[in-house]
Amino acid sequence: MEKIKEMFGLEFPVFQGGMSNIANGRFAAAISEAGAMGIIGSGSMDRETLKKEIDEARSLTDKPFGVNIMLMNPHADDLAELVCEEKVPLVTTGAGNPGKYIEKWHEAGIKVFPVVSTVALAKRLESSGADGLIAEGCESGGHVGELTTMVVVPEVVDAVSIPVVAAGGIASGRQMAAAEILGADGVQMGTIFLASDECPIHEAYKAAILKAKSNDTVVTGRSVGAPVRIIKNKMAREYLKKEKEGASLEELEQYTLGSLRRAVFEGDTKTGSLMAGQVSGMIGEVLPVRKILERLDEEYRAVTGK
Ligand code: TUI
Repeated sequence: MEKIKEMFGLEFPVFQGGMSNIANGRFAAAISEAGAMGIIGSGSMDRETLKKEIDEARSLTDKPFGVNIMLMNPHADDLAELVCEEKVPLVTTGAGNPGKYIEKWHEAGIKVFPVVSTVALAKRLESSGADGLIAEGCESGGHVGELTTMVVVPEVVDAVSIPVVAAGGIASGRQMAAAEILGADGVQMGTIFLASDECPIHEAYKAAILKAKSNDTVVTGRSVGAPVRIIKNKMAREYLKKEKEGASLEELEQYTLGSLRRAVFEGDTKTGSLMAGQVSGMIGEVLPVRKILERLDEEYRAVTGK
C-alpha cells in the first residue's frame, strides 16, 4: 500500500469514492486534509459548477485532491477539458470507458485511475495508458458491475502491471488488509465516509446507513442495464416491481427522476434513492473523517503487524 501513498503524498492509502452529487469541493478538501485522497464527485455537474467546487476545495486545502468524472454525464467532454485547465493531480472515472480522454489528461500532468468492474476493460485501459485502476466489486453502492471484490481484484491485479486500488465492500482495517493480500496497492471507500460529520448529505440519509443491515441493500435497474445499489425502501421495492412487470428504461428513469436529490438534500428516506454499499451493515456511528481514518489504520496495523 506504500505505492499509492508515495504516488500522491498521502498519509493513508485511501481514495474517497466519487459519490456523485454528494462529494463536493468542501467534502473532498476535508478528506484530503485528514490524510487520504479527497475526490470531487462531479456527477451531473456542468463545467461552471465543477469549476466552483474545485475553487472551493483549493481554498480549503493545499493537499492534493482529485475529480471523479461520471462518463454518462452529458457534460463529460466539458469537464474533461476543465480538469486539464485546472491541472488537478488525479482523475477517476465511473460508468464508462474514458480511453479517448487519457492522452489529453496526461499532457496536463494528470494521473488517471478509471474504475473498472471487468478484467476486459482493465486490460484495454492499461493499453490506453491509465496510470492505475480502481477495481470495484458489486458490494459497493451506486452503479455496480456483476463481479464481487474477492473475484475482480485479484483477476485485475494478475492481468495488469499498473497499480490497482480495491473498491467495494471495504469499511474496516481487516478488509483493507484483505485487499492488500489480494494484490491491491490501495483502497477506495465511499459508504463509510457517508457516515462522517463532514459529509453534506441529510441527517436522515446518515441515519438510514446506521440502521441498515448488510442485506438491506438491493440492486435496482439490472434488467435495463442500469444497475444501481441502494438501501431498500419504498422506492426500491416499487422500482423492482415495475422492473418485474417489464417497464422500459425510460419509464423507470421517469419514476426515479430526482430521487437521488430527494435523498441527499431533503432526507426523504421513503422515495429517495439512498445509494450505499453492503458495508452499511458494519457502520454504527457517525464520526469525523480523521477519526474514521485513524480507526481504519489502527485496525489495519493490528491485523497486519505493520
Ligand atoms: O460509477 C460508479 N458508481 C456510480 S456512478 C453514479 S451516478 C448515477 N446516478 C444515477 C443512476 C446511475 C448512475 C452512482 N454510482 N462506480 C464505478 C463503476 N464504473 N462501477 C462500474 C463501472 C463501469 C461500468 C461499465 C465502468 C465501465 C463500464 O464500461 C462500459 C464500457 O463502455 O465498456
